[in-house]
Amino acid sequence: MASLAPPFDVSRLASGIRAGERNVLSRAITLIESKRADHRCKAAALTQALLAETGKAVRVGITGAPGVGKSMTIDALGSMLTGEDRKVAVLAVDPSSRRTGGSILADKTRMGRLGNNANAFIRPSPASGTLGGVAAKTRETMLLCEAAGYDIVMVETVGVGQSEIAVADMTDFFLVLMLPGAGDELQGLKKGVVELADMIAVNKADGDNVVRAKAAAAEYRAALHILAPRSPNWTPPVVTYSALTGDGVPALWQHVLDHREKLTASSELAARRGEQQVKWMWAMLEDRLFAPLHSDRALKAALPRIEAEVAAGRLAPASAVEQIAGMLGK
Ligand SMILES: Nc1nc2c(ncn2[C@@H]2O[C@H](COP(=O)(O)OP(=O)(O)O)[C@@H](O)[C@H]2O)c(=O)[nH]1
Ligand SMILES: [Mg+2]
Repeated sequence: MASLAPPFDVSRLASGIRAGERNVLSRAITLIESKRADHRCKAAALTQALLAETGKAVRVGITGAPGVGKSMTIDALGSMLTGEDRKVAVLAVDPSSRRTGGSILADKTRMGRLGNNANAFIRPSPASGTLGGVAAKTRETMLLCEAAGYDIVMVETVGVGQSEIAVADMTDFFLVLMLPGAGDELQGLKKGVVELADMIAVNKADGDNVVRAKAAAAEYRAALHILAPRSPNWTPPVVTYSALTGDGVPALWQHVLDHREKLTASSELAARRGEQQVKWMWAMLEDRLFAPLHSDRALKAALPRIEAEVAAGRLAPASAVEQIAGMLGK
């Protein structure tokens, strides 16, 4: 669309976002996602300009094995919340995604109700890149959504792997979804992911599955019992619900609100967000400092030789670092 094409005017973008204009929000996210150096400067100026208007949303991360019902759950929760006059933004972290690929389109169809809702804003994951890069863009997008007046931001993990931790690191509440009929293994999820859970919710507790869902929930309750809790102020509940019928969806959300109340009262929420901000700063700085390793042609050409010499014992690691650092400094 020609009218939405660059150049980007930071102050106009900022005022459009403050006014809640969706097309401006979309355009600003395009700026955020751009890899161009001049765009990166403008994007930083934009998030800085909007900083005072950010931070107000309830940030919820949602993870679980493919097919567990993340998208359908977001549709059910989002429809309920927009029905209460809340504004809901839905973002995703998927380092493997391609804009034209299937996962996002399939997701949109699972969010049929929310997709057509004027109070909902759904943005697919930034196109593929490093997990750190994709997560950073999603974080900045979240800030823009908050400035645009979205009260609730839900971030879905689409890819499997490290994206769960990245999403837990950018949200206030980390929701881990499970299927009925568990078995003793935690359905392929890494123990580290379950340790981050603020709640485990067993989906598809409908029809013949209700009993199996309850049994799975009991197992997860026992499993959680032996893990060290993430927070001194919160014991992660284990619930069953159905995104399909809506049974248990209001109760599920009530836990999110209870968690918020407890962590706000104890100042843990502010502390958690503060730590996340600092972590984010270091992650971005690391990306920035390492960028020449990928973009500097001379350096890129020299690295395999340096590595081979280190491996063969002809070059001391310390000398190699001196060489690389010298090239980086240029
Ligand atoms: N019976 C039942 N099926 C569900 C429920 N939630 C999702 N599904 C189905 O499970 C499949 C995967 O759902 P989806 O939301 O795309 O999962 P995602 O990959 O985790 O995002 C779809 O075919 C849904 O229709 C539920 O509560 N009950
Ligand atoms: Mg999905």
